[in-house]
Formats: sequence, C-alpha cells, structure tokens
Amino acid sequence: MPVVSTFRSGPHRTAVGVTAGLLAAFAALAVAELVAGLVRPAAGPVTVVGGALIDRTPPPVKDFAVRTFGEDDKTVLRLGILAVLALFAAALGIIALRRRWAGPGGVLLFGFIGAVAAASRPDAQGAGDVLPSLAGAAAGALALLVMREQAVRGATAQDAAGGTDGPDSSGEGAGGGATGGGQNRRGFLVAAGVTAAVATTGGLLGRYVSGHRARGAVASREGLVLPAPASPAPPVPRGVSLPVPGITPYTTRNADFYRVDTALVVPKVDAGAWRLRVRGKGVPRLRTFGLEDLLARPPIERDITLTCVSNEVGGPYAGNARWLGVRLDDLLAECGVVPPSRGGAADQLVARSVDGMTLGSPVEDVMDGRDAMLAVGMNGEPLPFDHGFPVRMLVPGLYGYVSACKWIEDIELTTFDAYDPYWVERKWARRAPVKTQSRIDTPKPFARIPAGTVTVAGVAWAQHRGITRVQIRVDDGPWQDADLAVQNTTDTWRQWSHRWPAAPGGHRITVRATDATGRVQTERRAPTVPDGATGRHSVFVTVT
Ligand SMILES: Nc1nc2c(c(=O)[nH]1)N[C@H]1C(S)=C(S)[C@@H](COP(=O)(O)O)O[C@H]1N2
Ligand SMILES: [Mo]
Repeated sequence: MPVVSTFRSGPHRTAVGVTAGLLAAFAALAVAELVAGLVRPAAGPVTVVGGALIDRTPPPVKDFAVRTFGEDDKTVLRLGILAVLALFAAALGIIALRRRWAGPGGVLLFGFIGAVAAASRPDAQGAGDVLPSLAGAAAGALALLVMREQAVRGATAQDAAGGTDGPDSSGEGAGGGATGGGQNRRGFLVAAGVTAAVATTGGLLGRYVSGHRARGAVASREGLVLPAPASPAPPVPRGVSLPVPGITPYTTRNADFYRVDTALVVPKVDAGAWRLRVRGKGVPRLRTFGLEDLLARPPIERDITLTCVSNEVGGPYAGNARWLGVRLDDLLAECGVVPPSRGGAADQLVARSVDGMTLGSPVEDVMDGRDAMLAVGMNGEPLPFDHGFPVRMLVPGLYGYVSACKWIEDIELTTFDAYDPYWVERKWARRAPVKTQSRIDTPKPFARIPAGTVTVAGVAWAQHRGITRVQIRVDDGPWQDADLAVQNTTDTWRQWSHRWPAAPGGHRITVRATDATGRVQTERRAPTVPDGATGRHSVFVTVT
C-alpha cells in the first residue's frame, strides 16, 4: 500500500484529482455567476449553454422534454448541464495531476464553449455576454493549477529523493517514501479550502448582486397601479362554471397558469425603464411608447383563453384569464399601419422580447377587429414576471408562439416572405390558428369508479370561433350530447359535463367538440409539430 499521505496513485490520488476538478468547476461557475450578476444575469454560463441547447433542440425532443418534465423541463436541463460539467470536471482534475497544463487547458476550453454559446444566443449584446464564461474559466483554471501544484509538490520531492519512477510512470508520482508527503497533503488541503471559500463567497455575492438588480423591477411591479378599464369585460355570465368536482376552473388563477417559454432566467424588466418600439413597413417613423404612454390609452379588459401549440391532445397547456390592456389595432393604426386587405405593405407583425424571442402574427388577424391587445394586467394584478411583466401581446384565436410575446419590447412590421421568427426557423408553421380541442378533466385516466351515475366533464376550446357542441362516446357506442356551460365569449373555452350511467367493466370514454363554423373536431391524429396536435381525447376507466 502506498503511504496514505502522498497522492502518488490509487484511490487516494483519484480522490484528490476529483476534488480538485470539482472545486475548480465550482469556482469557475461561482465567479462566472458573479460577473454575470454584475454585467448581465442572463449571461451566466449554465444559462447560455442551456439556452443554446434549447435553441438547437429538434421539435420532437423539445416536445418529449415538455411532455416528460412539464414545467420542470428547465430545472432538469440545468441539472443535466451541471451533471455533465461535474463529470468532465472530475476527469480534468485527475488528468491535471498527470499533466500540468491539461487540466487548466480543459477548463479554458469549457469557458470558450460557454462564451461561444453566449455569443450565439438571439439576445446576445456583445462583450458582456462572453465575459462571465471567460472570467469563470480563468478563475477555474487558476484554481485547478494551484491545487494541482500543491498536490504534486511533495510527490515530486520524493522523485528527487527516490530517483526512480514507480509503476505509475505516466505522471509525477513516484517512490514510496513519505518525504514531503505530509506537507503536500497540507498544501493541497489549504489550496482546496481557499478555493472552496472563495467560490462560496463569490457565489453568494453573485446571488446578492442578481437579486439587487431585480429589486428595481420587483418594486416597479409592486408600485404599478392598474387603471380601471374604459371597456370592461362583460360580466361573466352565471353558468359558465359547472359545479363538478375535478373540472378545470373557468378562470385559471395566475399561480396555476401554464408557463411555456425558452427563458432559463425569467427576465425582470423595470417598468419605469420599459420601452416599446414600433417600426418597419408602413410605419413612416419609428415610434416609442413607455408604460405611461400605454396606460394613457383607453384600457380594455377581456377574458381570453391562451393555448400552446405544444399541447398534446388532453394536455395541460391551456389557461383562461381576464386580461387588461390596450387595443393593438388602434395603436398600430395610429402608427400608420394598414392591414394587407386594405393595401398595407406588411402582412407579418414580428414581436421581439427583451430576451431575444421573436414571434410572428398575421397583421390581418391583429387588425381585423378582434381583441388583440398589449396586456399589462392578468386577473386583476400586474402581469406576473413569469407571464411577461410589464407588457405582453395577446391575439385571441392564435397559438401562443405566433402571438403571445411576453416581455415585449419591439414590434416590427414586415412580411412573411422576408422574415422567419424563432419557432418558424425551427420547423413550426408560419401561421397557426388554434385548433378545435376538447379535454376530459374527470374522471381521470385509469380511475376506478363505482357503478352508477358518473359525471364526465371537462373543457373545450376553439378560440375566436366558439364551441357550439360537445359530445361523448362510451366504447363504440353512439355520440351523445354533453351539457354545455354558458358561453362567455367565443375567445374563451367552455366547460361541459355529461351524466353517464356507468355499468361495471372497463370503458373508454371519448370526447369531441364542434365549433361555431359547424366543423367537428377531427379524429385524425396529428403531432404538435408543425401547427398543433389533432385527434380526440379519451380516458380508460374501470367501473366496479
Ligand atoms: N418572450 C417570450 N414570449 C413567449 C414565449 C417565449 O418563449 N418567450 N413563448 C410563447 C409560447 S410558445 C406560449 S404558448 C406563450 C405562453 O404564455 P404563458 O407562459 O404566459 O402561458 O407565450 C409565448 N410568448
Ligand atoms: Mo406555446
């Protein structure tokens, strides 16, 4: 057995390498996050690498991730990146003991990857983006070099004393004596301890700085007093909500509203500093609006159901809220925009967010009189940060990815020929009106329920067309009309329920909806890519 106090070879040496590698990586990340906190919180290496991965994820993989991890997908991605990083860091630490420059060189290579990822993000702004990764890598490389020198110093001293290489001739380790061993262990432990302490301090400081930066935005949200609507939403009729346990509530609470976006760090925009630019084809001169300017316009309040194109049949990515905002058609008209049907040059409105996301909507839809809006309020409070504070766009009847830009800061009038926004570049359709869908909320799939009368219930949506009929089929039986809740507006979903005399056995319940154009929801199954899933939701239950 080698003397324990040297790091010559074996499990002990491996442990030293792994420790050095992990600590160096920790120092690199901590310093990077600190620098990111100072220059740009969204430019932290894990964030930019995660973002770059999201940018390059093929739609089926993205859909798999959304399906499997739901709204935890970003946490899973972050943890995945950290796990991969830890593996490489451990390996680099081991290699560093053998080859002086290999470890630090490897760390710098990772820093370079982070910098490239940062520069390739759609919201990259320049030097500030690459700085965190480069500074972190420099710190990590230095830490690894120092720890490595300390770890091998004693062993090298033994080389001089012993004269010959041991079986472990690939590296610095040699000889069996303990000369300098105690010293090198102490030296390494000190270096490791200092690295850990510096990294922890840097990390905490980084958190503090980022938090401090966000404080202005948080205060601006808390201080925002929403104006009273000049055009209030019509009172929600009694009877939009059916008294069925387990049914999706008519109005989705903000905390329960689904969230789908690519932001690994939720943008925290200070409402006071927020500006919206409107520019492009048909806009004679660039116009800029602050939040004050927006709120000086007559606010409208509307109930609108938002759905995501990535929602599988029966999936959860739909929500209904009461939004407060200003009419987008009026604002565009005031800027000089004319819809294509009246000779306007631009047929695509590209909305851009502070995090570089781009979403393209048909100008015709936005200006055809529907309640397209720039929203500032959601269910009676300022937009939550997750949902786009201070301002987001909404266009009833269109999927979120072609209309619902959160953290919006720029509107460009252009053509569908001239520009493909983010998701269109990634194989999703240019135009994507919401498809008619219905969902069974209760009973749940594979529920075991006692025989007798069972209430089957759920929601159906076909925004901007409206739902006129929902039908239920049990096994291969006839389609039977469900009872519809009262329709509020055609821009929102509609609850339905059906009392089913359930006989013992296994049964499959299927639902289908008909929209106000008379079209029945298709049974043809289509995947979410490129313009929204089709097919009918069904659940299998066992009646006992
Ligand atoms: N800035 C930005 N806005 C965005 C997105 C995004 O990734 N970034 N995702 C869009 C998509 S795909 C949908 S479905 C809706 C979801 O809005 P929600 O998260 O408030 O439910 O936001 C849209 N707006
Ligand atoms: Mo979406």
